[in-house]
Amino acid sequence: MSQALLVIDVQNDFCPGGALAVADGDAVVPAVNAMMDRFETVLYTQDWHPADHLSFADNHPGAAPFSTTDMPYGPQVLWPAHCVQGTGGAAFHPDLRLNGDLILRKGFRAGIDSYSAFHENDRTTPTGLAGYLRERGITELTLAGLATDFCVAWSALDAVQCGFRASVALDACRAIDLDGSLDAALARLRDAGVTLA
Ligand code: VGL
Ligand code: ZN
Repeated sequence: MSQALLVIDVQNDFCPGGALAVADGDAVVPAVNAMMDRFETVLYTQDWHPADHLSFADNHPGAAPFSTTDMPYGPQVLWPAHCVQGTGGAAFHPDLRLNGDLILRKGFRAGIDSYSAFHENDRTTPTGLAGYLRERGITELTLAGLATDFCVAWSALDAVQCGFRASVALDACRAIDLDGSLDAALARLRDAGVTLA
């Protein structure tokens, strides 16, 4: 059994002052940094959207940020433009320790969002992470980062679905909490057998 730490989207746009700031989002940085030494393998995700990404409210004339639209693959929240490829907002928080093994970019196809590190939001397009972990002999993941109720939760649920054991380090996560999304996500995580630590 081998364990890895999966650090989700600790990027400037999700921290105070960023385009899609999560309240207290930068508080995860020291918490995540302190966890790294306990893991032989550390992996990161980086939300990485083209400017014409269809998860951005700006790309749906008349749509308000934080409203929901129907995409071919199902409902999709429309976000303020964030984590645009190559911008400072898409960069990792400057204090995040970046000494890990892999940076997995996601959400780079204009027509499809990707909250999860494993599958895009159509629930079928794989990112390749499951295969990477299996080839590395990793069976157990601890997740931390931003945001608890979106990218962390979707990644943890998919991890279990893909046959990995998953634990979410809640102290090292912060939530967007849109219309009760945090409570809903925590309930789904518990039901799926994700450990909440
Ligand atoms: C995220 C909304 C849009 C996240 C990413 O990292 O949780 N949330 N893109
Ligand atoms: Zn995004």
